[in-house]
Amino acid sequence: MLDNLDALAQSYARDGYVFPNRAISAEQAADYRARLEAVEAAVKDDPARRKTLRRYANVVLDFVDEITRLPAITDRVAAVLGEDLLVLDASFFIKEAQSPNYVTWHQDLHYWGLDGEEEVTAWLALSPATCKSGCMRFVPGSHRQTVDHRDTFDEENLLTRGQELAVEVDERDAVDVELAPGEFSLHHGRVFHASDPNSSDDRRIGLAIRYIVASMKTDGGAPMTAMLVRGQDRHGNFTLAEPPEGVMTDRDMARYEAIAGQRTSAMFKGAERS
Ligand SMILES: O=C(O)CCC(=O)C(=O)O
Repeated sequence: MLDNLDALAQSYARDGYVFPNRAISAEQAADYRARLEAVEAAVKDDPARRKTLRRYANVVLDFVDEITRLPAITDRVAAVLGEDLLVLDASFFIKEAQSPNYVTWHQDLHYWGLDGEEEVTAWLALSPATCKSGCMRFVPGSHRQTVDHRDTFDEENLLTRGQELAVEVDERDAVDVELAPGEFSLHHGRVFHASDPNSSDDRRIGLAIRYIVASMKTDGGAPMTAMLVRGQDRHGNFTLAEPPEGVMTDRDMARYEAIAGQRTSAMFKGAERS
C-alpha cells in the first residue's frame, strides 16, 4: 500500500495503475454493500431502475455520491490529476456468484467522447475481488499506447459494446488486481484491462468511479454532464450535475435520463448496433 502520494503518482505514471489502496474499513464496505443490496431488492421488478442503479449510481444514490467524495479516494486521485475533480459517472460492475459474465481486454477512453487522457478510474471492492471471483487484470505500461477496438456485443460481456482490443494480449504480462472489501485500485483510461467470470460462491461487487480533470473537454459531440466532487470548476466545459437528494427519487431519475442520453450517444458513436 503506497501512502506516500508522490511515490503513488510515480508508480501510476510508470505502470498505468496502482493498487491496493484503502478507502474504507471492511465493516464500512459491508455497510455500503448492504445499502446497495437493499436498493436492489426494492427495485428488482423495475428493469429501468435496476439498470440506472448500476450505470449512473452516483447520480441517483446519495450513498454512492458520498463514496465518490471520500478523501481517502480523492486524495490519491488528486495526486495524479490535481485538485479540481469531476466525476463523469460511477458504475457498479457486479458479477453474480458462479456467473459467466466477463470483461474483454479494452481501454476505457476509446468510446467515451473525451478529447484528453487525464482520467483516472477508482475501482472500489465491496466484496472480495479475487482471481476466483473474476478480479480485474492489468497490463503494466500499456497506457502509453492507443489501439483499435472491435465490437462483439456478446451478451455475457459487461461492457456496453462488448468491445475488445484489436490486438492480442499476452496473458503472461497481466497482473491480477486482487482487492479486499474496502480497498480500491486506480487505473489510467488507456491501460489494457479485462476480467474473467466469477467462479466463487459470493457476488463480486465493484464500484468504478471515473474521475476527470475539470479542464477536460468533450471531443465535439453533445455536451456532457459531470459531478464536481473536489476543488473548483474554472472551465465550464461540462454541465454540472446536482448531487442526488436520496435514493432514486423521481427528481434524480428524471435528471439521470438526460445524462444517460448524452453519454449513450457518445458511447455508441459509429456502432452497428445500439
Ligand atoms: O469490473 C470489471 O471487471 C471491469 C471494470 C472495468 O473495465 C473498468 O472499471 O474500467
